[in-house]
Amino acid sequence: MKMTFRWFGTGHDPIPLAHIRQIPGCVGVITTLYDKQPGETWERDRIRALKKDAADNGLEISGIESVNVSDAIKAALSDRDRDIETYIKTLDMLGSEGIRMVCYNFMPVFDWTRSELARPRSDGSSVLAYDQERIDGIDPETMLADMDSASNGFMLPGWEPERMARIKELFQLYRDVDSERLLENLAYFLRAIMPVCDKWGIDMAIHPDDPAWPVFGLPRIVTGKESIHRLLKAVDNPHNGVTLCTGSLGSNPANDIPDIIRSLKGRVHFAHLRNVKHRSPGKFEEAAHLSEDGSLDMYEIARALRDIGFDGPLRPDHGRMIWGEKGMPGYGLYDRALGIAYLNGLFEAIDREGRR
Ligand code: DNO
Repeated sequence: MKMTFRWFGTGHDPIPLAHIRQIPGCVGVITTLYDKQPGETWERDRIRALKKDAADNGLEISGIESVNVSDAIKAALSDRDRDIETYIKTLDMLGSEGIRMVCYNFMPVFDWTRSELARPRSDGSSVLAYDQERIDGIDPETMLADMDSASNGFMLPGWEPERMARIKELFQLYRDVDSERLLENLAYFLRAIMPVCDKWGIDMAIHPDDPAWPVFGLPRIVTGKESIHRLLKAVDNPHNGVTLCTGSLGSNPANDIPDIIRSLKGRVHFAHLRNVKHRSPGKFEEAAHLSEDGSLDMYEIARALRDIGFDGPLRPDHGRMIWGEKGMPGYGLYDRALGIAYLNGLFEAIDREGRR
C-alpha cells in the first residue's frame, strides 16, 4: 500500500506540496489537470510539469484522479468514438510518462452529491452531509446555487462550472439511458481502452457512485458487490478494476465493505478510506476517519485490504473542517493529515500482528 494525498494542483489547491510531504508516510499525490475538459487530450509537457512539481517536493504522482469520461461516451452519443480515441491518446501519454493508475467515474450528470457542504458538528467542526428527503424536494439547479455559496469559493471536483452551466441539457442527454444501457456504454468504453492499458500496465479504477443509489432519477451502476462484479465480468481484464471508496459504498449500510474487498482480490487498484455516520435510511454525514466516530469499522476494512494483498495507492478521503481552516469542503489539510496518521497506525499494527 502506498499512502498518498489528493492534491488539486498549483493555482487550484491552497495546500502546498511542501506541506503534504511533511505528512508522515505520505509518498505521493493523486492529482489531475483541472482545466482539462472531458474529450480533450493531455499534452506531454503538462504531465511532465505535474511530475516535476511533485518530484521537487520529494513526492511522486501515484495516480490520476480523474481522467473524466465525456457525456458522449457515457450516453453513447454519435461522437463517442472520437472521445474514446482522445481518451486512449491521453492514456498513452500518461502510460509513457510512467503513470499506472487512473481513477474515473461513470455517473451521469453529477459526480458525488451532497445536500450540505458544512453541517456543524457538536465538536465545532463541520462535515459534508446527505439527506435524501432534502434532495427529493429540490431542483438540481437550486442545489447548485447552495453548493456554490457553501464551497468557500473553491471549485468542487466533479462540479465544474462549465458542466453545471449545461445542467438541463445534460439531463436531456440521459433521457433514454437506463442502468442497463449505461452498463453497456461503460463496457464499450472499457473494451476500447483495454489495449492501451495492457500496453503500459495502466490500472483503471472506477469510482463507486456516491451516494450508492440513484439520485434525481439518474441511473447508477456501481453501488455494491453485485453491480461491481457485473462490471468487472463485463470486461474481464485485470486492468478493469475499482477505486474502493469506503465512504461512497458505505453510504448504504447494506454494503458489507470488508466482504466486498475480499471478493475483489486483484481488482482493487486504488483506495479512498474515510468514515461515514448513518443517521437513518438515506441520511448520513461524514465523520473523522476513526472507527469510533462513524458507522464503519476501519480496522476491518484495513485488514481486508491487507488480506487481499492490496499494494496500490491509498488516500484518506474527505475530512472534517477543523481548527479554523478555510478549505475546499472535504479537502482541507488538517483532518486528512490526521486521517493519514490514524490509517498509518492501523496498517502498522496489522502488519506487525501478521508477522507474529
Ligand atoms: C469526491 C471524489 C469524486 C471522485 C470522482 C472520480 O470527493 O471522490 O469526485 O474523484 O468520482 O472520478
